[in-house]
Amino acid sequence: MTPETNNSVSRCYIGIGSNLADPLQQVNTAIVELQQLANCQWQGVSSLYRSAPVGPAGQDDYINAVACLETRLAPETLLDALQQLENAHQRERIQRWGARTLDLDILLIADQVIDTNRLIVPHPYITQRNFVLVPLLELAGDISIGQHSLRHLLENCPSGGLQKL
Ligand code: A4P
Ligand code: MG
Repeated sequence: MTPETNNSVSRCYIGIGSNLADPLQQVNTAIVELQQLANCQWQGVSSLYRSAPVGPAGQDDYINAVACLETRLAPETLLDALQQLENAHQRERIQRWGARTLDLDILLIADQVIDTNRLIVPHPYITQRNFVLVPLLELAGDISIGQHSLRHLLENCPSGGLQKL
């Protein structure tokens, strides 16, 4: 064990998104790379979805999916590992919510609540995005976020613009 790893494992859900430079291939490559993350055990991935962009106008549609891992990594070490993968996909941070080759968001880590300068968990927009909640429901139909079941959150989330591939 090091300061970057824990003795216990935590189940975490990672949101995967891309709308630049062959998004389908970016997402499929990211899925393979996530399976190889050190100190993590791959649990599975949802279907892939095409989704209408949320954010600045003029972007292409996104490809989205959610993956599940069991991890021994400390939360910010997991974030480091995910940001390394984003960088390996030539991710450029030009505009908030702007087009990107690869976005890897930590959606949930077990039932932990984290609020630091670098990391907010559960992800702050999780409840407003059907392109996150719908794939998450495939993997974890019976979980709750805060006080609410996933199914309840989905009923109250803006719908539309989502196509299962
Ligand atoms: N950060 C804080 N909490 C987290 C977390 N839980 N997971 C910090 C990952 N990162 C987290 O992120 C900015 C900073 O957020 C990071 O340095 C990290 O320390 P970023 O990826 O550089 O920038 P961003 O993604 O533009 O900002 P943000 O606010 O994370 O945006 P989102 O929520 O990731 O939204 N439309 C569709 N259809 N599909 C999408 O996937 N994605 C976005 C990005 C916008 N519109 C979309 C989609
Ligand atoms: Mg992000």
